[in-house]
Amino acid sequence: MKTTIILTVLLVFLCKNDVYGVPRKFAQSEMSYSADGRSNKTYYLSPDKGNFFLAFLNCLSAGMELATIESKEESATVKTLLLSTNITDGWKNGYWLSGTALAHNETSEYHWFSTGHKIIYFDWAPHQPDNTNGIERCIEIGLRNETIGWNDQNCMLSLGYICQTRGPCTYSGQ
Ligand SMILES: [Ca+2]
Repeated sequence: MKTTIILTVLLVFLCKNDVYGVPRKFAQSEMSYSADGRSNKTYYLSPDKGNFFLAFLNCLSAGMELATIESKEESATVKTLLLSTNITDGWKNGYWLSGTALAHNETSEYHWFSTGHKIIYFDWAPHQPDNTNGIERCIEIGLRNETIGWNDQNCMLSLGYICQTRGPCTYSGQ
């Protein structure tokens, strides 16, 4: 009995102190955000930058996931969020989404890395995707020539990123 109590207390202590990993420490309150009522998602702009993989890890570590945009309505929500932050023109000022063609390099078939779903809704900017130099395999969203849209970008480039939370009853559209 005594041993059981000690073990229980120890487990509670361990779980509360995240000894199994070090979570990314950013408070959601320091991130601009916008809720999409239809899909029950909330999008958060990160306060820092990183390559596609760091963005993926940081969102996951913070209890969220790197963003997906699966409809025209979600795209409008994210665009409103970006415009509220006075986003600067230029692809190097963009934000990572979780879309990538890395798994299907030959066919350039895009999937959302956060969900595994094949992408069926796209919101490419004019003249994109262009896979410049054959190394642009990840999707960013950014402002270019006064239009917000998607661009295929070098996954190793350091960009801002957008995390999302999902409601408990999310319909993915698949
Ligand atoms: Ca491109």
